[in-house]
Parts: sequence; structure tokens; C-alpha cells
Amino acid sequence: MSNSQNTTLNFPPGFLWGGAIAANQAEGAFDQYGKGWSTQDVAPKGVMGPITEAPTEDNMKLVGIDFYHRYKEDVKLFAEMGFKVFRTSIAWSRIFPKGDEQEPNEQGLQFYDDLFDECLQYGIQPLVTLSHYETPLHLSKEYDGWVNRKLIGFYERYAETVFRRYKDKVKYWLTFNEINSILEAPFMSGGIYTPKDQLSKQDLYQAIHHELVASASAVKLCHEIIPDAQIGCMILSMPTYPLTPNPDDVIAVMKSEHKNYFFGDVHARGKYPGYMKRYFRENGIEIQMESGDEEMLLNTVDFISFSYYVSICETADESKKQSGQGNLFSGVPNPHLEASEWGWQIDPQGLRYVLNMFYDRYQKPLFIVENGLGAVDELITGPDGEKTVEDDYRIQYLNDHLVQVAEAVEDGVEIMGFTSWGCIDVVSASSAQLKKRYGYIYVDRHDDGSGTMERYRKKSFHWYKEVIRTNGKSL
Ligand code: BGP
Repeated sequence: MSNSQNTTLNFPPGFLWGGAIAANQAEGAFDQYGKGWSTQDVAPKGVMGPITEAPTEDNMKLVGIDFYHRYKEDVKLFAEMGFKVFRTSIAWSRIFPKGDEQEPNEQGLQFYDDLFDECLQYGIQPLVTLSHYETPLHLSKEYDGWVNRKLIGFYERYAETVFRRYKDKVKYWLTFNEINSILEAPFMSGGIYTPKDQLSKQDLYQAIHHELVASASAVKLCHEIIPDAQIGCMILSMPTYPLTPNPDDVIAVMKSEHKNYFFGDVHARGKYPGYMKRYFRENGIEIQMESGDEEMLLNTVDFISFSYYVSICETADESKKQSGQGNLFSGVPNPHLEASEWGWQIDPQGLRYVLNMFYDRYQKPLFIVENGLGAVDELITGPDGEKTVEDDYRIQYLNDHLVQVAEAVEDGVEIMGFTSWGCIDVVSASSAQLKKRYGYIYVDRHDDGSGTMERYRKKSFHWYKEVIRTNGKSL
């Protein structure tokens, strides 16, 4: 389990160690305290649908892990591990229940005040995602989500409201979770109600343009309202390797990598890249820009954050194009890698690779805001009589990935921090199950709705605590 490659483990002083969750996968209280329904509340089968007319009992996210009522206990456990940072999201529909009203819901605002205060009293900095896969459902149904330009104004009002409210408490912000995932999951990521198979490329890329302008506008607002804050974009990264050295495969990779880079290029360089203009020309897409859009995009982010779980291969050879599983995006499986129980291929070196690629390209600080292993855990009684999970597989995964982060530090990459995904078990985004667990903390809750909601420290809890205490030297 140790650092078998003898990497120098020089994590920078002040490295932000922590964990990440999202409101919709943890909070529950989906229709309480003034919250409106969000796109997640009608998606009982996860990110890829299908969706229902109204919330249904089998939607595990409606109760989540009851974080809304138990956050004090959970933050205390994060503090026990030594977290420096805790990433969560604000549920937009808690603040603006329908999304298009003028006045925010005070109860929603108060909840996050209390949550951030709780973190800060332990010296844990909140890292807050403004939009993590949950558009107010009203904006989705009435406006077709981000296809409609009006969403920019609604999002700006929401962003401005929370920046003003939490300006003394939150110094790290993210605009949209995995913004590029709209390419695969237009309903969940972009609130687009039109079914994916009926959505034109024109409308999809117009929606993306609106999100990019809104993201840049949030950057501008954040800089004006909280001058000492830093705000970043968040990209689903899935490094793609050529299946063979055939140049056709290399070009196929170059094209498929656009899904990783297009959104980062706009956020970090402030304009549309040439390869996308070509793609628009060749596909008959004409982005409707209003005056001021191009200037707005020049408000570039302070840092680039991303999720990393898997790498994938690509080929130009149609006969070899069998589909491999990935984090929303798919590709061709890599014959050199093993996979998780959910078929996601495990590639620690891919994390070093993607850190170098992003840093070379953007020369901006990077923040790894999601990484981890989804696995089935078994709760047992440990030698000390306490209930626990012997999750050596998770420790191995995270240890191997963090060693590669240390390699990237040696490579000269500037890395702000690491928040592993689902630091406490939450409902999975893709499958909507609780069976797929990522946490250092086990939550006694199951897919049939049973369980006490009790929290238990897994073996990885103690491992991560030591990693943080030694600033990575214990890897
Ligand atoms: C990312 C999402 C998260 C999270 C994670 C793990 O795509 O930003 O919300 O859930 O993936 O994915 P899953 O829960 O599907 O295993």
C-alpha cells in the first residue's frame, strides 16, 4: 500500500486536502424548507434517465443521506480526518425554488450559512459549486433549460445572491459541475427538457454558449463582490489514448479530446478555439451571439478544477470500436488496465498525465475536485468491537492516484488541492444507487430505503487522516 515507486512526496505547504459531495446526492429534504423541485427530483434512475413527471418514492436522492439534518455530525467527522477544505454545492432550487422569481428563499440561504459556519469553526474552507447537476425543474420545463438565453439572467441573479450572502465565508467557488457533461447528459447537466434524441446540435451548442457566458459572468461577479475569492470552472476529464500508433488513431484521439479541452479553452483563454469553429461550420451550427458576449468570455477563471476517474482509448477503426464504460463519456477499453465493479478502468498514471496536459495548456493552478473508487462495501464488526468496512481496495486506489499527484508536483504542476469524491457515502449520480459507495464514512442506508442512517468510520478514514496529517508523506 505504500509508495512503491519511491516518488518524492513533496505536496506543497497549505495543500488543500479534503472531500467532496453535492447537494442533490446528500441533503435529502427535497421539498422542505421552501425548496422547489429540481431536475434531480424527477430522475430516480440517475443522470441518464428516464425521468418521471413528479418525484417518486424510489428516488433515493429525495432523502439522500439526510445531510440536511445531520451535517453537524458529518462535518465533525471531516474535521476529525483533518480536512482543510470541503466541497459541496448549493441547491439552486433551495435559494430560488422556481428559478425565475425575484426574491430568494431565506430558509435556504440560512441553511448554507449554518453549514459554512460549521465548517469554518473547524478551520475547514468551503469550496462551493453553484450548479451541480440540478437546475430548478420549472426552468427546465418552462424554458427548456439552458437552450433559452433567459437562463443566463436567472443564473446571474442566483450567483449574485449567494456571492453577496456568503462573501465573508466562501473563498473558493466553481461555476458548473462537469460543464462538458452536457454533451452526454443534456437534461441533468443543462436542464434541457427536450429528450436527448430529439435535441438538435444547434440547440445543444447554443445552450453550451449560454452556460459559457453565464460562467464568465459569474467569474466577473465573484471578482467584483469577493475580491479575495478564487473561482474556477469544473471539467469532467477523461484522458484519451490512441488504441494503436496508427496516425489515424492519433487524429481520432485529437478530435475526441475536444470534449476535455473545448470548455477549458474558453474558460481559460477567453475565446472559442479554432477547432470548434471548424466543427460548427462543418455541422451547420451557427451560434447566436449577442453584443457583449465575446467581451464577457474574456473574464477567465482563476483556476481549473476537474474530476478524474478513468482514462479511455479511441480508434478510427470502426471494427474495433466496442464501447467501454467511463464517467458518462464512453470510449474503447484499454487492454492494459483493470476495471472497477462498475467497469470504470483504473489508471492512476492518467491523473498525472491529465494534470500535465491541463497545466501545459493553461498555465493556471489546478484543483482535483473529484477522484475515488465506487465499490460495494460490507459493514463488519472490527477487532475493537466497532462497526467498520475493511476497504483496502479503496485505500489502494486513492494511494496510487495520490502518488501520481505527487509525481505531477515534481513535474512542476501547480496543484491547489485534492477533494476525493463522496468523502461520506452519497447516492451515485449515474446509477442513483447507494450500493456504489465512495466514502471514508459508511452510511447505513440501502437502496430499498432501509437503514438507520448511522455513520461509521471505514478503514480508509484512518488512512486518509494520516495522509492529511503528514501532508502526503505517509503515502
Ligand atoms: C461525477 C459527478 C458526481 C459523482 C461522480 C461519481 O460525474 O460530478 O456527482 O457522482 O461522478 O459518479 P457516480 O456517482 O455515477 O459513480
